[in-house]
Amino acid sequence: MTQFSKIELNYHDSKASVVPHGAHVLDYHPAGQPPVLWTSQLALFQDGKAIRGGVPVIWPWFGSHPTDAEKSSHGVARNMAWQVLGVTESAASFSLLPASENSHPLVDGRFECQLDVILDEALTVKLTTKNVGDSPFKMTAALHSYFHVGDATQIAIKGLDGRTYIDQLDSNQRKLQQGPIQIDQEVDRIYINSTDTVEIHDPVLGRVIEIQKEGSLSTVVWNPWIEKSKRMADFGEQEYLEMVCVETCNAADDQRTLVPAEQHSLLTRIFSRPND
Ligand code: TA6
Repeated sequence: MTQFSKIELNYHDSKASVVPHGAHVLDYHPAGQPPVLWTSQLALFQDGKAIRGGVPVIWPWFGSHPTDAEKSSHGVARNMAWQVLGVTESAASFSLLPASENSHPLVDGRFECQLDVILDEALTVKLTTKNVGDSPFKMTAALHSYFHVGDATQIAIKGLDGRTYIDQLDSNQRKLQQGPIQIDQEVDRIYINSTDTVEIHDPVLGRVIEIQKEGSLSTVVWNPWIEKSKRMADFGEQEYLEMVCVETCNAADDQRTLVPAEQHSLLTRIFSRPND
């Protein structure tokens, strides 16, 4: 098995697949539904590179590195080959490091980092970090899910009404969400103090994608729209219309500090149902 060998998961007539590279969930296809996750036609499958789509594992920093701008955006985990811990018909588990190791040159501290993928009536992705060092371990993280939609300009993203968000496109101003989120321009927002389940209402595909979460107080909503799409080599110019990211995070104010021996799990549970 190589780091890009697909591990296929099955549960009744639902399917999903994940690769050891980045412990990256590539797709999720519930029974009788169009694919729920989206991957770019231009996605790269190269050692050391992130795959554009599916569920990238962002760890142990979200966005730019907190102190070293030279370090790559969104951490190290999504670019690395993970170890396969176990695979069953409907689940797979991965470890970022071999059992004999607990450190990485770009990460401060000693840690264990595991990703579990479980397929049943939904798709659950759980990222667990354990501090195995003797000093506090600080991290931000995200399960950076890319969702497939029929037309991004026609969806309504519900569940965050009344929440405060950090607008990453307007000097990180803190603003109040009023009503459903609609996509008619680039959107890049970190919603804070939210344990909410988010729903993507998609009239074109006639369904609602529900994103539940545990261990997270922040949710990112992102669509690159036209100009940012053109600046990404692994993103087709028109692909912004068929996707939206709703990311289950520990980001911004939701940074986590683990004391020695403490562990934390960030979990997203994705479920798709026909339109209400
Ligand atoms: O989660 C939203 C975001 O931080 C956006 O600002 C955009 O940069 C996106 O992640 C993708 O980042 P990437 O490093 O994968 O190109």
